[in-house]
Amino acid sequence: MAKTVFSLLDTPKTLLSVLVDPDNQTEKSLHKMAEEIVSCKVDLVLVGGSLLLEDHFEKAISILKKNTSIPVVIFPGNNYQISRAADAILLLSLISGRNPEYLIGQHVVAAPQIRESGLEVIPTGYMLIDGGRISTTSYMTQTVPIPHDKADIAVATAMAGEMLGLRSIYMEAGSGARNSVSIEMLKAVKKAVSIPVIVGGGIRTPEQAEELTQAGANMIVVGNILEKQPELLMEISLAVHS
Ligand code: 1GP
Repeated sequence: MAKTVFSLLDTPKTLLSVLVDPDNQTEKSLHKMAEEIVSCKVDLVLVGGSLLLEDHFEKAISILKKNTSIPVVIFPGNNYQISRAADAILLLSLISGRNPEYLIGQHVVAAPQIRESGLEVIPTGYMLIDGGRISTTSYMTQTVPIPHDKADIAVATAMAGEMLGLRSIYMEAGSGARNSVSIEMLKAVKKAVSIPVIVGGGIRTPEQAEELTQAGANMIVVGNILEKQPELLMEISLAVHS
């Protein structure tokens, strides 16, 4: 049997993932992106977005699947981002927020379709952390992020997620964050839970990627870099993998 995506995530080795927002891409740019992803030895691709203005979702997944051999995982912005062409879905429950719609509501609507798709489901506690500006996620979900310097709140939230049976934690500073998740907070969360911890938002230098790797992140996610400074992706990949 092929390895599950979860088993790739659940190892001491840090993975590098890129987040592709289908709305920002054309067919041509997706092909180019697939080349970068392969040449920079990216381990996994996340696909999803907050809006999806155009019907690019299915096409983006199929282009990335055809042109790379790495897992393509759905990072859903809402309950209609489901495709059987992907390998897995991070089923995100926004455990840092108190908006029932993003804790369980959208999941109830999507569950039958997810089951039908046969996708591998990775139940994930999504924790929004203040990244120094109002993030799209915070606005769209109408939730308040965990303050940047409150590691104890992040720890208790991650613990509760693990106790509820979630299988991974995603610490999100928000796309384009001024400050990525702090090393102190990541270390504290890693110490408190034994499930994999994913970190994303505002990571734009190899130094940041290296520090987060050393602090124990199981996966580092970059989005903007791939779109705006793809030349940095190779350095970030080296920082994560070496
Ligand atoms: C994925 O939101 C991130 O978790 C992507 O953030 O675009 O800032 O890399 P950036």
